Amino acid sequence: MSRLTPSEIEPKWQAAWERAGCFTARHDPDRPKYYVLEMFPYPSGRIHIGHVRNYTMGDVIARYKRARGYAVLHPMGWDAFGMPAENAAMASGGHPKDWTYGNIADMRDQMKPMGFSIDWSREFATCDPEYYAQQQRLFIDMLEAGLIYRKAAVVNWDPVDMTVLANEQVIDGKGWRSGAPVERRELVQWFFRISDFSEELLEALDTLEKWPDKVRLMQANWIGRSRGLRLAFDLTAPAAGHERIEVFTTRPDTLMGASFVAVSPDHPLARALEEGDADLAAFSAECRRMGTSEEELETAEKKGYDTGRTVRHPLIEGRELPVWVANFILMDYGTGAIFGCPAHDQRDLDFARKYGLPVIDTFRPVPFSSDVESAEQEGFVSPEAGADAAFVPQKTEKVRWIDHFAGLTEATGEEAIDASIAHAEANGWGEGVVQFRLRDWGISRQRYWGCPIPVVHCEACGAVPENRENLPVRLPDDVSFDQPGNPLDRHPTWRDVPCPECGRPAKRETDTMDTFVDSSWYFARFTAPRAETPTDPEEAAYWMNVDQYIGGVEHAILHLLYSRFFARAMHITGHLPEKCREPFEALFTQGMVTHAIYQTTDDRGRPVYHTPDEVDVRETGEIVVRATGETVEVIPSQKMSKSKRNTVDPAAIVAQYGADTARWFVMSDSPPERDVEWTAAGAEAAFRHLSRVYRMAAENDPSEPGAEAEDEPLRRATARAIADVTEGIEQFGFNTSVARLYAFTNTIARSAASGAARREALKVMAQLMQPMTPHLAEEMWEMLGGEGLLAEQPWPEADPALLVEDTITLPVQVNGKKRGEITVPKDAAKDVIEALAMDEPAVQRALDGGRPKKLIVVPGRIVNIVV
Ligand code: ANZ
Ligand code: ZN
Repeated sequence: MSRLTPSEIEPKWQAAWERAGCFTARHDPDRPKYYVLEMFPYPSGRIHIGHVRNYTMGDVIARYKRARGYAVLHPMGWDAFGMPAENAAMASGGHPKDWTYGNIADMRDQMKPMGFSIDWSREFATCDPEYYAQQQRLFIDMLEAGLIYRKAAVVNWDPVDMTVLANEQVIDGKGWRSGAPVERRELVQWFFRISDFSEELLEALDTLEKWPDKVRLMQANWIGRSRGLRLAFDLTAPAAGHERIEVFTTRPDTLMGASFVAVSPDHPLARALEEGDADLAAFSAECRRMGTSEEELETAEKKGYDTGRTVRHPLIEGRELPVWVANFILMDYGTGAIFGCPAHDQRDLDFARKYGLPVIDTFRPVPFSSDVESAEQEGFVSPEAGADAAFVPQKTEKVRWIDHFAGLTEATGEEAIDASIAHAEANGWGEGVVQFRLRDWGISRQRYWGCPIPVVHCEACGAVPENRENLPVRLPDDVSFDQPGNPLDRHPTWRDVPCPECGRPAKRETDTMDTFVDSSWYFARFTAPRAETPTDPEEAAYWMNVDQYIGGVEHAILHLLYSRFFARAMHITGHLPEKCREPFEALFTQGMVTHAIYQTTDDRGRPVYHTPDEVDVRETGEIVVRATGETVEVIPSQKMSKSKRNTVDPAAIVAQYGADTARWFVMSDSPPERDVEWTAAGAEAAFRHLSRVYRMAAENDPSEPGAEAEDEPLRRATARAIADVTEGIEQFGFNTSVARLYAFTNTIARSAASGAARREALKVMAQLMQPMTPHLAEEMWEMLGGEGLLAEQPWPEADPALLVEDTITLPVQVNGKKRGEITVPKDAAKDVIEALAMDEPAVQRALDGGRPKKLIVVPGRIVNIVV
């Protein structure tokens, strides 16, 4: 056989690995362990080429570490709860469970032919009752540890689908499915106390040295630490039982420019005033119809309602400020109330201009005077003097203060904030505070296809956790999706259970958990997936932490933050050791696989997209629709999407070229953190290369005599290849490893070494290719007479003696300009180097017949000639 036939060799080697149990993770206290994990997939039904790239990266590392002698854990599972299964059930009448498990089976069937070195014995889906039973146990432990509580919270309610919508399911104020205007409703829901960990989650980011900086920054911004001041404004007359309004500000230094106070429509004062003010009630109702997301509040038009009430400025005798209710104040940040300083905040300025409120400068740029008229004469128009833009300098910039209460004249914003807080604390009118943006995590979902919250509501005892021996609280199978709403709510019997505490008739919680809960601890479960407790302490202690986590940057915030919180919660509840507070030692976020889009337009000018299989490339390079011959416009390299029809199906590639080609292609060309463009020509070239390597191994004849003297350079090249490919893998530079392997192939092909020496080089080639193209490598290993399975062989070592270069290249400069290069033996004498330098044609030309005034040899570095 001298043709590479993936359809024969790939299944053969997969079966051999399975028979030998090569990839079963074995807890071995005598060996170091390595846990490599790719973010587990949602079972949509198809694996896409992005999955292939993601899992190939993990597989390269897993295979490499195994060869390096580590006990490797490389598991796979399914993030299997969630809306799409329920939507599919609503659309086609099936059951979410059948849909999900059917998809899992399909995806497993597509994944196995890729030859990933996964320990399939540890596989689970988060919708398996064995998994969610342990999640319910964790919930109860966390509840008892005080990490979970219940409170009323505002949600987006779809009155037609009778369901709560996530913020991203509200589009222009309407439900994404029903199109009905969304209402805001208060529901009592379960919350995880993640905000208690804000400071720690923020500070520990500094210890995550093997995480991308951008991910750490995104997390830091999400946690959002703000230092500021809390102070109160006294109402000039009590209003609906309120005497003062507490506000939170990060700019207490702008207090002298305060011109109004504004509260959220959900602030207790606003709520109280609504009673006697129908217009205010109408205004607030309108505000509540908006979505609850911060983005929406930020982009919506700023609107306010003047309550007619006033407060006293705490520092300026006689200054009274109006109290407004404004749609852009969030109730759950700070105190739900602010003072506005229009001169130094754009949002406040827009608001002040819209409603005719005063604008009062508190500082100007340093070159300008501190009163309006002189500053204007000097050329600075401040907001107070009518400018449209608020004056908002960097906090580190020095500005000129107008009457700062702490006596500052010129100071930076930072200094002024410090001085303001100190002044407030010394004089008792306010208190320095640190505020975090991170909110507690609301996990209640009014859905069927999720992990049931293991709680029973009893009229006498309240919300009571289910008894642990009754876990799991199983999802009932007999549900239907022909009516809107949560089928658990209308199930005839599932809800009705005795109270676990008093035994009287009670009702189960019908909400299920946010699916982010499922993915916040699956990595710990993989260490003991069949344990009767959430984890097995010994297994967790051995396998944790995840040494290398790989996934999409789209999970950089929520999934990783929730997992970091869960690892802490699991430590507190005794399910993970202390060292697991940060469960992911190293994180890598890979780029996407992109593809060109092929577009034509129909007779009404609308775009029509064509799949890569529907087009042909002409000799001229022109790309046409095969069926019609019409020329297509090629939109280069875009994220793959079904609607643009620029996806490629891994199954089709495997059928055409085999898994190794797909794996090789997605590892080549681009650094793994960048996007890589899939092209048919590239796939073809990858296959041709692998076929060539295969032939070289198949045709090797070790008895073939070579020139013995020629063996040495090939041995050196082999040592270099080992060193470089290894470094590429260690540094996450898989593309450079692939490039080195291309070069090494050429070196072997051109070498005049003996058949036996070539065989040794080819065996190393097989070893080095094994992480990327394991089937081909295994086949080569066998053809070349390697012992046992390659998947079980140690990684090759480069002989250090062969890595030492015995020649060096020196630059030659004439009058400080580089004119040439000479390659000399490493230990060449000075006069030899001088002579070689003088012989260089470029040097001769530069000398132009002249004699050098000076010739300086810096050994091992450079030759300098002065004329
Ligand atoms: C007065 C002021 C003057 C402010 C100025 C800013 C600039 P960060 O940095 O995100 O923490 N704020 C406070 N609570 C709010 C709420 N519940 N909803 C909307 N806005 C709120 O933001 C803190 C600043 O955002 C605070 O500082 C407050 O406005 C506003 F020249 O107070 B500032
Ligand atoms: Zn009870």
